[in-house]
Order: sequence, then structure tokens, then C-alpha cells
Amino acid sequence: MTLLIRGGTVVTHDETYRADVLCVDGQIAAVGPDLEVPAGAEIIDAAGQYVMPGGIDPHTHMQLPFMGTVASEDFYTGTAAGLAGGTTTIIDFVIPSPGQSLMEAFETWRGWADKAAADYAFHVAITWWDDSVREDMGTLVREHGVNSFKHFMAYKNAIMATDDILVESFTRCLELGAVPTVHAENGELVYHLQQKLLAQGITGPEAHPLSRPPQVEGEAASRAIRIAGTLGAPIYVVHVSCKDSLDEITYARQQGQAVYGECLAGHLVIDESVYRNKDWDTAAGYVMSPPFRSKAHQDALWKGLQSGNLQTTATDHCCFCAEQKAMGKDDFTKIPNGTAGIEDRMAVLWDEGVNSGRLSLQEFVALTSTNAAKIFNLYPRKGAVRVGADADLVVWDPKGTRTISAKTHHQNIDFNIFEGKTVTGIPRHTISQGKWVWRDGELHAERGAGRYLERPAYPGVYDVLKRRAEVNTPTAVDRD
Ligand code: DUC
Ligand code: ZN
Ligand code: ZN
Repeated sequence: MTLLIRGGTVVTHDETYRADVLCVDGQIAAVGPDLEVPAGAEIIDAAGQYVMPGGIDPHTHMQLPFMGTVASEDFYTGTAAGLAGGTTTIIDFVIPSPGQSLMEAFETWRGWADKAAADYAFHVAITWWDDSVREDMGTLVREHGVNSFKHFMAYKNAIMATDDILVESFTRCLELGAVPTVHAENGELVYHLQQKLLAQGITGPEAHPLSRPPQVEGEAASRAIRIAGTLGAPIYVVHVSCKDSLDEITYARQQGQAVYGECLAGHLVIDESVYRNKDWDTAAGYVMSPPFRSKAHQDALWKGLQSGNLQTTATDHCCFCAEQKAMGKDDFTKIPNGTAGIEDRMAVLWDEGVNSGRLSLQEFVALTSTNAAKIFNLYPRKGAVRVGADADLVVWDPKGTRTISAKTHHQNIDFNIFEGKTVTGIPRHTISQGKWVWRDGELHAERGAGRYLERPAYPGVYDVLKRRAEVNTPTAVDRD
């Protein structure tokens, strides 16, 4: 199949220039001015628009079994909604139950993901520890292209990884050349605060942020970063929501530590007042962890993106409908944690980031695609506009507008955390594996078209560690 994107402005993480882009059989075959139109080619007119790498959402949870229910968005509906929003790759999470074999869980998630409409990869969570977990991590890295492992420092009595597990697993990641990642919240403190609030009779969604204040996140981020630093491992902190954890990342990076941080579109623009909405269903619709924070924290996150201390944006896309959220009607700790966003991430980041002058075009591309590809070893197959890369592209109309609503979105959920927000700057066309899957408001997602992406260990972020180790290794003279 041949597709020519004509007359647009190509934007990558480091360049902006006028060029046509030719896609042949799923890959980018040529990039340059005034390319000839091959016989039989489909043509997209991109005049006045930007041609960018398709988005990579490095943090999603499609059809996740969680808190007594299952996320309503499956791998087909979720990746299709992503395509409508310009996102062409996701990295989802295999989350074994404590005691469950990692390989068994991995095969289960692989089966579920068969119906994906866009390419996908997996992080695998470490929720317990013994020798078989250690072995399976090796098998996943060496034979299945998994190069990142997730650790939930919260969710006590469920999937929480305690310090002993972090030490074992980070050590193993270092041996294997994989990247440890953490959900940084102190699970003991969250549990303590939840029980205290319930005992005081505070049972509604307004208690959710009170049980997970910024200190709880800052403490866990500090602990995880210092454990990784002591072991010499890199570390990636998912959904950084507040200044407290950002400060820990920034400080460690200033010391030369290989620390990376991700931030969610929602945390950049939604504040904690949503939990005080008088309508229970609306307030519960925003329940996710870590919770939305005050405007001061949002400002800090924008500065984190601008300064390079945060490198990626994601969504933690994890959908629960009103009926599911109602499981926590009498007890906020039972409200399934999760919100949607895969369809809106790029438009929200463009509208609030690029239009406001907070981010340049190149920074937008880096933050929505290229940096995630580099950190998780998908680059330059993904995250690039260059010959030989996968033809995963978004044609972005900077003047197009859309009012976000659950009534019109493609996500399989009856709620949208950005409801009513009008964005300027929208994906006009999305190309996935060289196919024109989003055509000016029409979705042509194909069930099962998505491919599993192998992500080899090393070099990725380990290149940074290797170079620093070389520079910092004392010479014989130093030792004298
Ligand atoms: N946070 C959520 O809100 N949902 C899924 C898992 C998580 O860490
Ligand atoms: Zn999380
Ligand atoms: Zn998550």
C-alpha cells in the first residue's frame, strides 16, 4: 500500500521543515520536497498542517482486572480511540496477581492484546518475589522483548511491592539491562490515612486526595530513586503528579543519576476541586491515583516538562464506567481507581502546551512520542519521521477545533475528565503502519491489525549509565 502525504511541514523532536512523506508497505520510504506521486498512491493533502511521529502512550491499562472489576476499555476499543487522537503505539502493563507466574500473566495479556488496532508493547509488573520471578524476568527480557518492569509502591494487601522486592527486582533489572519503573506512593501511609478518614466518617470521593497527599508521593519517589541510585540502576517514575516527587527527580538528575519522569495530561490541567463536586458520580469519575492536585503542582509539572526533568507524557488510561465506580458508594477506598485519556492526550498537550507558548513544536513531539521511544528502546522504528521508520504518523491541524465530550469520544467509557474543554489543534489524519486509519473525523481502525513490539534490553538508557561509569571509574593513579 502506498500513501503520499503532500505539502505539509514535518516536525520531529529536533527539526521543522517543509517536506512530503511517502509511505510504502508500512514504512516511510522517502521524505523530501515535491516527491513524485507513485502510481496508485493515496494522497493526503497536508497543506497548512504538521506531519509528526504518531504518539506513543507509554502508560495504559486496557481491560485491566483491578479492584474487583475489569477496565471497560479493551485492547481494540482503546487502541482505536488512541488512533482517533493521533496515538499509534501504546505500552500497556502485564500485572500478575501476587503468586502468579510472570510468564502465565504475560501470555494472558498477549492473548487479550491480539485484537489491538495499533502497535503495542508491555511493561511487566513485579508484584511478589521468589526465584521463579527472577528467572521469568530473564526469559521475558531475553526471549520476549520486555525491557521494563513496573513496581507499585502503593495498593497494600494487593499488588504493592515492598522495599525488599524493589531491591531484588532493581538488581535483576540492572543485570538484564531492563528499566525499573515505579508507581511512587507510600502504600503504608495511604492505607493508614484511608482507615483514619473512614473512622472519621469521611467516606466520599472528597476523601480520596486527602488519603494520598503529595508527601506520600514525594517520600516514595525519594525512596525508589535512592534505592536505584545505591544499586546503580536507572529508574523511571510513572505519573509524576506533584512538586514533591518532581523535586526528588530533579535533585537526583542534578547529581548525575539516570532518572526519568512521566507526567499525565490530566495532572497538567485538572485540579483537586473535582473531588468536591456535589454530584457523587462526577466526583468519583475523577478518582485515580495519584489524585489530581492543586494549581501550584500543575505549574511545577509544566516547568518539569520545560526543563527536561520530565521526559514523557502519558495517560494511565484505565476506564471504569459509572456503574463500576458505584462499587465505592459507601466507601471511597472501593471506588475503582482510573480515568481515561488516550484520545485526548495529544490535543490537550497541544492546546495547553504549544498554544500557550509553554512548549515548542519539537518539544511537543519529544514529549508525546520520541522520548518514550528512546527510553523504552523503540527508537527510531517509532518516534521518528525518517526513511525506514514505521509509517506511524499524525497529520496535525493547528487550526482545527474540537470540544471534548463523553458523548462524542471513541473511548469505551461514559465519562470524560476533560468534558466541555474546547481544544484548538487536532489530529486531522492518523496513519498506522502506512494505513490511513483516521480520516478527518472518520475512524477506520482494524481489529487485530496491531503488532506486538519487541523492545530489546540495552543500550537505551543504559548507554547513559555506561558512559557515566566509564568517566567515573577511578584510574590506577587515582587509587594511589
Ligand atoms: N492508578 C490508577 O488510577 N489506575 C490504575 C492503576 C494506578 O496506578
Ligand atoms: Zn500507577
Ligand atoms: Zn497505571
